[in-house]
Order: sequence, then C-alpha cells, then structure tokens
Amino acid sequence: MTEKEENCVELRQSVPGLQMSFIQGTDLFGYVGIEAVLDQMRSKTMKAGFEFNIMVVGQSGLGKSTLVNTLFKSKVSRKSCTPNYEEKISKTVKLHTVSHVIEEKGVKMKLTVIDTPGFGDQINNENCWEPILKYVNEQYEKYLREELHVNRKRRIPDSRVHCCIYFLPATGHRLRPIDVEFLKRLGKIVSIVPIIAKADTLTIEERQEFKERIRQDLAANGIHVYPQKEYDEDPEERILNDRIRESIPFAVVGTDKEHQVNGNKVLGRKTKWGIIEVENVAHCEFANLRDLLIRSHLQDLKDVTHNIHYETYRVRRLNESNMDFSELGLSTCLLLLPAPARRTPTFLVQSE
Ligand SMILES: Nc1nc2c(ncn2[C@@H]2O[C@H](COP(=O)(O)OP(=O)(O)OP(=O)(O)O)[C@@H](O)[C@H]2O)c(=O)[nH]1
Ligand SMILES: [Mg+2]
Repeated sequence: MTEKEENCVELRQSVPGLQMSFIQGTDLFGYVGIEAVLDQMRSKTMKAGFEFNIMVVGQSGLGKSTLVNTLFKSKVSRKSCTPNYEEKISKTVKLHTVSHVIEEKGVKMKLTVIDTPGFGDQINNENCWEPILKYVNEQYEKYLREELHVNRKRRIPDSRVHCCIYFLPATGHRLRPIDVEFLKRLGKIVSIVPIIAKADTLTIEERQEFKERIRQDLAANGIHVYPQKEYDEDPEERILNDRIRESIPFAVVGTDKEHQVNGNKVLGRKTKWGIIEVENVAHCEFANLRDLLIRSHLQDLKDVTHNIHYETYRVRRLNESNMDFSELGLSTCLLLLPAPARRTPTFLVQSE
C-alpha cells in the first residue's frame, strides 16, 4: 500500500463523515496547490517589506545603544545618526528616534529605534514616564486617524511601538520603585521585555537570585510583561512561551567589538580574565533575547501590538466623545455609537 493510500485508510477510520470527499478529491483531481499561497505571501512581503519599531528605556550608561547595535549587528543606534524625530518634551526625558532599512536575503525591514535618554537620571524622577506614555499613545492616535480617514492609504505607515526593552541595572537587589511605577503603567499599553543590563557584573548565583526576585516583584505588582499568558494561542505556543516566561528577565551583555576565539570571529567583551562571548549561551542570555525579538516572536509582537494594545486604544478612543471626526470627512453620528452596535447595525434596527 502506498503512503497516500495508508493515509486515506487512516482518515476514513478516524473521520467517517469527511472521508469520501477527501478521498474523491485526491483521487480524481490530485494536487490542488493551496500551499502555494505561502510563496505568494512570501513574495508580497519581500516586495513590500515591513516595519518594526523598538523602544529602549533605561538609565544613562546601561548599554542601550550598545545592545541595539549588538542585536542588529550594525551601527543602528550610533550617536552620530541624524534623528528623524527628537522631542524634548520634559526637562528630563528626551525622545529620539532613528530609522534604518535593514535588508537580509531580499527581506527589507524598516527598523525604528526609539531611544529615551535621560529616563530615571534625576534625583526626583516623579512622572518621568509621562513623555514615554504620551509618545506610545500618540502613535496609536496617528494610526487610528489614518485608518478612519475616508481616503485612507492602502498601507498605513506604522510607527506604533511593537516592543519596549526595559533595562534593569544589575544591582542584584529587587525592582526599584521607579521600575515598578513605570512598568505598571507601560505594561498596559505596550509589550515590555525587561532585561538585566551589563549582566557580566553579576556572578552566576547572583544572576539567578536576581532574576527570581524580579519575577516575584513583577507578579506581586501585577506587572504584565511579554509574552503574556492570556494571549497564548494554542498549547504548543503555551509550552514555548512558558519556557520564555521562566527565564525572564534575560541577563544580557552587549558589545560592538569582534574578537578572535579559536580562529572564529565572535562578538565579545575582552576582560583581563578572558572574552565574554555575547552570543554564547553559556556566557549570557543575549541569544535568548535576540531569538525572542527577531527570530521567533517578531511577527507576534506586531500582532499583539495591533490586536491587543492598539485595539484597546481604538475602542476607548471611539467611545470618547471628544474626537473630531469632521476633519477626517466622516459623519460623527455613526462612529459615536457604542462599538458593538457599530459592528451590527441591523441588530439596532430590529430592537427598535
Ligand atoms: N560591562 C559592560 N559594559 C557595557 C555593556 N554594554 C555596554 N557597556 C558599556 O557601557 C557604556 C555605556 O554604553 P551605552 O550603550 O552608550 O549606554 P546607553 O544606555 O546608550 O547610554 P546613554 O545613551 O547615555 O543613555 C559603554 O562604555 C559601553 O561599552 C555590557 O553589557 N557590559
Ligand atoms: Mg545611548
């Protein structure tokens, strides 16, 4: 019996209702070619490229710029870059964004890095998170306005923050009050990935204990970090994400220097005692962070931003009465109806 025939028998036994149409389908017409849609999607994505916006938050000197450069193996966050957005909203925190197009094997990614120099650097850091929350919400607002416009663009430019990497200093203690205050607020509107910066300053035991204490503090303060359990889509994803949740926050080391180790070029930090290899999982958890952000969860970060965080903003905004829709060329009466009624206008008519 061929493999195909074996599969048919198996299917006939397990799904009696479905067996005939399936068997007829394969026998009479053979291969249909539905899977080719994957190639079509791939070629469309390659042509169009995609946007990925990443925010880095943490005190001065914690290695934010170095880590972004380590992640994308380029001088993405170089100080000499001309920023495409710079706003000194408050006396303390500035926001500084730089965009780059990175191309790899024909896939183009427009990467925007939002840096937040000055965060938490003052003696009095009261409300220092305000400009950051404002920036995140402004990007949702921009997207919403584009989406609501009568003559909207075919592809809405996406400046929404897909991920915020939060740098914790390697103190070995616990979360500080500023971390708790900031993460509590930001976790409600954006996906946060907390990391322990400059982890080479901790011993293995200190690192493990610090990670454990941070996880306890995050849970005790009801702080949501990425990936959130509630948004796991299936058991397979849950198993993978549980493993990530168990090792968060990643203890990372950054560098923009290469060194020779056993004849190979590696990214590393040279110390008197040897080379800390940034991408070596035995030395630090940089590779886990890179894999999460780029190799395994990049699309999910974009999906969570759109389907959860932006959606929450959109629903709240459309239920508010101070939105000026006239400038978008829209009738206010339709949009100001409560969200469920807007989706099912027939129901409204029937109940009247
Ligand atoms: N030991 C150690 N030093 C690091 C690490 N990452 C960066 N550094 C060093 O820390 C210093 C500050 O790094 P930056 O990347 O400029 O820090 P930053 O957070 O961008 O600082 P601001 O731009 O001032 O907010 C540099 O001398 C880096 O070489 C690390 O993982 N371990
Ligand atoms: Mg910097």
